[in-house]
Amino acid sequence: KAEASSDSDEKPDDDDDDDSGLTEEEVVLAKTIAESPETEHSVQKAALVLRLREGIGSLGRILKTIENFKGIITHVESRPSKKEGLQFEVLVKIDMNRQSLLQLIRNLRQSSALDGVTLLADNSVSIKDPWFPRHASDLDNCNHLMTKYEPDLDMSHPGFADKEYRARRKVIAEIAFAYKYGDPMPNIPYTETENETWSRVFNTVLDLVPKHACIEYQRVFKKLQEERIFESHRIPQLQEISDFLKRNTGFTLRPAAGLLTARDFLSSLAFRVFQSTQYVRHINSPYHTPEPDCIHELLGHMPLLADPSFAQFSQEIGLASLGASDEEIEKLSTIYWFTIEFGLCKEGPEVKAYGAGLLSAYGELLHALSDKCEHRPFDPSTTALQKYQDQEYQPIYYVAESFEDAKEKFRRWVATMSRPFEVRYNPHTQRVEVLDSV
Ligand code: HBI
Ligand code: FE
Repeated sequence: KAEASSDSDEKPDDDDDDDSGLTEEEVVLAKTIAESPETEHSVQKAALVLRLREGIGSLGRILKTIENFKGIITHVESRPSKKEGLQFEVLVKIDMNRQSLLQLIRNLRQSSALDGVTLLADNSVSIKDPWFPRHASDLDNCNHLMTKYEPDLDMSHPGFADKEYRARRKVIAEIAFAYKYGDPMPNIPYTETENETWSRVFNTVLDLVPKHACIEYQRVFKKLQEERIFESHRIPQLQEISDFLKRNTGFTLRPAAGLLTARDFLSSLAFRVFQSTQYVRHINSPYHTPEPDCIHELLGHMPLLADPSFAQFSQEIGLASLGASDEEIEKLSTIYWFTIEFGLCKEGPEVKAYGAGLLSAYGELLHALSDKCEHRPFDPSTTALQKYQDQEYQPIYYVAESFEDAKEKFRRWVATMSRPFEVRYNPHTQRVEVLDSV
């Protein structure tokens, strides 16, 4: 049985205000996209006013983000701002498809370099009907990258000074961008160096797993070894892993070019699809990577996605994200962070790790299970509000009673979200069905 439906019935708080986090113009945009699928990919002219909080230097990154969303910049104009604390206002004219535009705006709103983004458009109608993927093939449009941690842009990235590494990353990223739903998973012939990097991490994981990983992880890990998918001397290909997951829980993979926006990343989970990077961290820093790489995804995430209970929990986080407001996406990301990435769970009297960020990184795993940090019981309503950072070890970890218990608590919390509709995944059609509840 591979079906997920949130079985909550009524929702108490339904004042029909604009809780979607969109301005009126964006609502219009979302509406035209929703109503006419053929406009979804058609190019439109848009103008954005960006309010830069930092100097004009941050504009480069922002323009790069626009290009990552496949926007063609036709005009840029800047002026010093009169408002205190804001340094510049920048008018950017862009040609891009409507759907990417909406996602771009959402992405820009998450940027700490910006104090705000305004879309200049004409008339306005108030209706909320945000675009989100309805079918697994719509994930072809959910591959927007965050510009954080790219080796080309980030001077502290271990690969920043290595031209050859950056070129390799580019090749692998292009392959991911070219991927379309239904294609076979691209095969990457990994180099000796890349396999060596994998091998080092794999061997540390082998040491730690028996003592510190939860039983579900250990079980699947063993199976992956028996099927010769997990071997110390070579990086497994996405296709083998995807086939393995499919046999076990119906999860499949898609190649991702890098760190995706939370919205895009979470939405794929709704379809039991995990967007996995395919490049390998730099050999000079085998035990730490500032961004997800395939070693993290494969060693950290894959085993548990083959566990039925965990797979269900993951999918439900994804389903909750569809059509959620930006604030809710932030909360869901936080829950994702403290469970799927850094979660701990009880096993009898002991505490074990199940988070992928712990199981693929030996230093933090030992830290998380030491007395140098705090353990709190997992509770979605408080966990969702916990601040976190990805630069240092976490000071706080959340402990789940079990995956089933985490899922039950999560379901109850999702029922308090503001979304005016329910979603249900139909595994036969790979389609998300939307049930209006108002
Ligand atoms: N993108 N490729 C990729 N892999 C991840 O693990 C990932 C991501 N984007 C966001 C993300 N994880 C999470 O940290 C949450 O924000 C959902
Ligand atoms: Fe991860």
